[in-house]
Amino acid sequence: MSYVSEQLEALRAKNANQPEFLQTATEVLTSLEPVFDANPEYEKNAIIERITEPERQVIFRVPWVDDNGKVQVNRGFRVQFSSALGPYKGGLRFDPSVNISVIKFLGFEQIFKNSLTGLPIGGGKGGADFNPVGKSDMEIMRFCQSFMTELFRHIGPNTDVPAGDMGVGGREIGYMMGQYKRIRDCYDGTLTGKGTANGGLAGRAEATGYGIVFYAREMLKHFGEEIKGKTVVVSGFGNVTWGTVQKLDQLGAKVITISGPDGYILDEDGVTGDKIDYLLELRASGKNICSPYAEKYPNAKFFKGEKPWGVKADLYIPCATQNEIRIDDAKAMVANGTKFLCEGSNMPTTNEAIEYLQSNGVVVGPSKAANAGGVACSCIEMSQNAEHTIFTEEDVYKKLEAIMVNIFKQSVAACEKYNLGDNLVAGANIAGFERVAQAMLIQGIC
Ligand code: 2IT
Repeated sequence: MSYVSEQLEALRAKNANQPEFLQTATEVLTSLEPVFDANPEYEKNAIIERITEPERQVIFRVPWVDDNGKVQVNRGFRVQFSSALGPYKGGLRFDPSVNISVIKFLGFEQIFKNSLTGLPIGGGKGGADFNPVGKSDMEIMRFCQSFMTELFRHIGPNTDVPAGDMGVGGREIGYMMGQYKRIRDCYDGTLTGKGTANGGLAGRAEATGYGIVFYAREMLKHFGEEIKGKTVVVSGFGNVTWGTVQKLDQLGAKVITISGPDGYILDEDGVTGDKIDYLLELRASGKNICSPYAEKYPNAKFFKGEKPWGVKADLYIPCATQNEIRIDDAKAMVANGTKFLCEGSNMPTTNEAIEYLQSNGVVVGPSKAANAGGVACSCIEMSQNAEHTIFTEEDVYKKLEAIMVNIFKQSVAACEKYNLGDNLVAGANIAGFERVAQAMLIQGIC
C-alpha cells in the first residue's frame, strides 16, 4: 500500500464523522502521490501525519442575549492548522452549517492556498454555527463581542490573524476588532478585512473576486483563448461574487447568472453597470437577491430554488459555497460543451464532479489557487498595519495581479515537473504543498 493510501485509511478511521475534511484530504493527498514517490524523505519525516493534524483546535461557548432578552448560545471554533510558513491566517465563517469538519476542511485548504501566494502566512480557519440572517445590527454586535471575548486569547499579529468568510464582512470584523482592542489595549492589526477607516486595506473587499478573474484570464490565455467576449455563469451573491462580476464586466466578459438562497437569475443582457450596484444594495439589505432583481429588470428570468449549472456558458465560476457542483451539474456542463470551470468558492466541486469534468476535457482551475487573492491581500493588509502606513488601491491591485499570475505559473510548472498535463488541480496542490513541506523539514519534528 502506498504512503498516501495508508495515511488516507488512517485519516478515515480517525475522522469518520468529518466528511468535508476527508473530502479535501483525499483530493489533496491523492494528487500528491508523485511527490511522495519522488521524495522519500517526506514519508520518513511523517509529513502527511503531521500536516493533516491541526497544531491546535479551540472550540468554545459563545453566549449572547437577543433583542427579546433571551439568552442564546452558539459554538465557536478556531482551528490553527499549520504555522510552518507564518502566523495562522484564514477567515471566520458564521453560518448554521459550521461544524468542526467544515472548519477543518477550510483550514486544511488554507495551508496550501496561503503557500501558493508566496507570502509568509500559515493556515487556519474559524467561525461559529451562528446564523446572521435576520439578526439586528445590535444582535450581530453582541454576538461578535462575545465571540471575541474568548477568541482574543488565541490570536495576535504574529500568532494568528483571522479575517472574514461567509457571514463575516467589514461590519463583523469591525465589531470584533473593537472588542479585541478593548480587551488587549492594543491596535495591532490582528484582524484583516477591516474597513479602510479602521486600518483596512483599500480594495480588500474586491480582492478575492478580482483575483479569481485574473486567474481565469491566465488559464484561458494558457489555452489560447481570451476572457473578453466570453459568456460566464456565476453563482452566489456575496463579496466574492460581486468582485468577480465587476472584474469580468471590466474585462469585457458577459455574466449571465447570479444566485442566492432563493434560486438563480438568468439575465441574457448581462449583469453589468448599475445592475452590479443594485446587487450590492440587495446584499446589504440582508434579504433575498434574485426575485427583487428579476422584478427590477424584467428581461431577467428568475428560477426559484434552482442552481445555474444547466445554463450554457463558456466559463463557469461558482462563488457560493462548498459542494455546490455535483456530478449531475458536471454532466450538464459537459453536455453544454464548456471547456472551463474556475472555482471561486472554497471546494465548490465534489471530487467525483472534478474527475468527470477533467476526464471530459474541461479544464478546472482550483479554488486554492483561484481565490488566493483574498488572503494575499489580507497579508498585504498585515504589512500595511505593521508598517503603520496606508497603501493605495493602485498599489494593491498591482501586487494582487502579479501574485495571481505567479500562482498560475507555479501551478503550470508543477504540472510540467510531474507530467500532469492540464491537471491544474494537482499542479496547485503540489506547488502549494512543496513550499510547506520544505519549511517543515527545515524546522525539525514539530
Ligand atoms: O477562504 C479564504 O481564503 C478567506 N476567507 C480569506 C482568508 C483571509 O485571511 O483573508
